Amino acid sequence: MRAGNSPASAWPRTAERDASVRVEVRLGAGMRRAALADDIRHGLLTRPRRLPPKYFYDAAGSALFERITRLPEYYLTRAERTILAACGPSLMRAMRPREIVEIGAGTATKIRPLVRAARTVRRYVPVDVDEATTTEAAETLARAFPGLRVHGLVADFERDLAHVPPPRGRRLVVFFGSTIGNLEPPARRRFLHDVRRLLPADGRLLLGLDLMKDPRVLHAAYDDAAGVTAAFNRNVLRVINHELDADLVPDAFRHVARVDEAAARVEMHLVAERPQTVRVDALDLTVRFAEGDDIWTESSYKFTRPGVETMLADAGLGLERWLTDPEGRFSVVVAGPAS
Ligand code: AVJ
Repeated sequence: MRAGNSPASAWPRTAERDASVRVEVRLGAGMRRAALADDIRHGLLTRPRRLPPKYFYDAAGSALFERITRLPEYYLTRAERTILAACGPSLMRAMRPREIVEIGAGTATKIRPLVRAARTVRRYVPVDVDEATTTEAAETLARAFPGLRVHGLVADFERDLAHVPPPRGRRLVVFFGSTIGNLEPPARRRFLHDVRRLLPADGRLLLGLDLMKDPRVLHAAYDDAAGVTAAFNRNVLRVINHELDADLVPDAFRHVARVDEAAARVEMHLVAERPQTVRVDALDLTVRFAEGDDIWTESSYKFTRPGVETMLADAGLGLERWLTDPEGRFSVVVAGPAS
């Protein structure tokens, strides 16, 4: 029977979809807000002032990041896509995963060609902090791939990876976009140990990493001519205003990107353009800024092959494939449990 558009034929398809999609919430709105309140209080009181980059991504911040990925200076997304387009399908056919766990899945667009190429994937487990995005992505994937079970997990990947369901066959964990570069080295080490625990002996990790390169290229990628990255950076102040009833003035802060070659990272900062007093009502907190006072809003670590091998080995993982784009800007690595 052909699928028609009448309500009568739509009904069983809906039931089918309900049976194949499940979204488990481990990070409710209340918990997220409590964690955010703690993080922001600590971040504004500590020196240097620091805000965790995960709070960039409300709806406006996610839209700004989407625009960043299309900027001429921001090569990361295009370079990763080039690698996955060239090597993804053959990797998948060689790996034959039964299930894919995607950390930081977002709208789950990068995974679709890989699921299609593999032909073996029976379950997809997207993990993301945003419930609406995860539910929507889960339903879209289930609709696109009949027979695919989707078990969404709304969770913070730095805290909740133990809630990923046990594997039901050969598992592939994917983490794209060099998001791992936002973790400071100790947090990165903990994270990779948690990922290692998700992998059975035949499991594999597919990890996207931005590589160390000419500091001018790095700087431009984080301080684009159109000012989109500046708007993205300032957006974290709007998030604090909305979530914690604060009165930060985003335009009173200058966007600064800085490359620290020795630390192998690009930093983003917000620098107060003038003295100001800020109220954060939900924290019952008053914060004073002098002109030039700095808030460190993001580190984006850049990697080298030897560094990656060491970091993987530390977590009990071994490097199996090192794939790069033709210009050597970005790498997608395949790793597995070390023998
Ligand atoms: C999403 C973490 C990969 O660090 O390059 C883009 C975020 N920050 N421009 C990155 C970001 C500034 C991005 N990641």
